[in-house]
Amino acid sequence: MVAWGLLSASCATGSEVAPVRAALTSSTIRVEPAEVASGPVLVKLENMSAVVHSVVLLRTDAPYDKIALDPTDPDDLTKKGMIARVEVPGQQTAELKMILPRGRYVVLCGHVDHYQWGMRAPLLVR
Ligand SMILES: [Cu+2]
Repeated sequence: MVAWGLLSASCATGSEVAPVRAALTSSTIRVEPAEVASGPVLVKLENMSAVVHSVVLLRTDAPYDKIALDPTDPDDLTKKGMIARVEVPGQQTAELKMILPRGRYVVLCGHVDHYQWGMRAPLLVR
C-alpha cells in the first residue's frame, strides 16, 4: 500500500514540462533549448532591453534567417505560418503556452528591421 502512494507521487511531478527560455536584447533573440519534444510547450520570453518587441512563432520549413517579411501586407505573417504573437514591452516578461506538433519553427520579432538585425532563432519540435 505504501508503494502505491510513492508511485503516484512520482507520476505527478513527471508531468511538468521544462520551459523554453527566449532572451531578448534590443537586436537579438536567444532561444534555449533549441529543440523540444512535441506536446505542451511553454516559452518564457524575457525582454532585457528597453525596446518593445513583437515576438512571433512561425511554423515553417524556411531557413530561420531567410524569411522575407512584407511590412506592407498585414496578413503576411499569417500566410507564412504564424502560430502565436505576443507584444513584450521593455524590461517585461511574457509566456506562450501551446500544444506544438512536430515540425520546424522560427521565433522572431515581427518588426521587420528587428528581424533583419538578427532577432530570429530556430526551434525544432521533435
Ligand atoms: Cu523587436
